[in-house]
Amino acid sequence: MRRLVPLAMLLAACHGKSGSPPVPQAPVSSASFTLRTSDGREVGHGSLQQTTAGVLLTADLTGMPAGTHGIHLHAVGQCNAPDFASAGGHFNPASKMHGFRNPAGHHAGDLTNISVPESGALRVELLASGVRLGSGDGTLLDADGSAVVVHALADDYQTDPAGASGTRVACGVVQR
Ligand SMILES: [Cu+2]
Repeated sequence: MRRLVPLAMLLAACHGKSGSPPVPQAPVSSASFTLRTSDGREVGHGSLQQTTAGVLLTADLTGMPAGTHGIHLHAVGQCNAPDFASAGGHFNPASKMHGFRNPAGHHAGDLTNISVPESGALRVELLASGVRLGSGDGTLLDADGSAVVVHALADDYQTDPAGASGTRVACGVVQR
């Protein structure tokens, strides 16, 4: 019977009126981005959509260098040419290390590689299960924004901080 006392208190707390006002802002459910190379050439555009499983990234790429490339969500919404260092490191609110194969990983902004054919054109659909749009903790739309960055080389899914994926060849600021 002793256990019932704290349980009763808990139930009473749950049924108490919160009195908190309704959230004034509708949740953001989608965003977009345009990918540009260091010389300003547009090489793709895409969208981010909130789903029940995370954020779905969809993009149409054109004129991209053929081959396998790492692609990630980076922590800052700034794409200053030519090196796009302004986009910061990978989006990583949980302070993990990089890579799906890293025992201490992975970054929330890590994504699987894309393989661009000789034509340079590719439809991309990737799921970022550890991020979200909207407000509050862990959102891509935080104070300093975020960016989609494509690297020159494949991500090895292990090497910190960016999977040995080389220079940043294209960048797009995530825009609501
Ligand atoms: Cu990256």
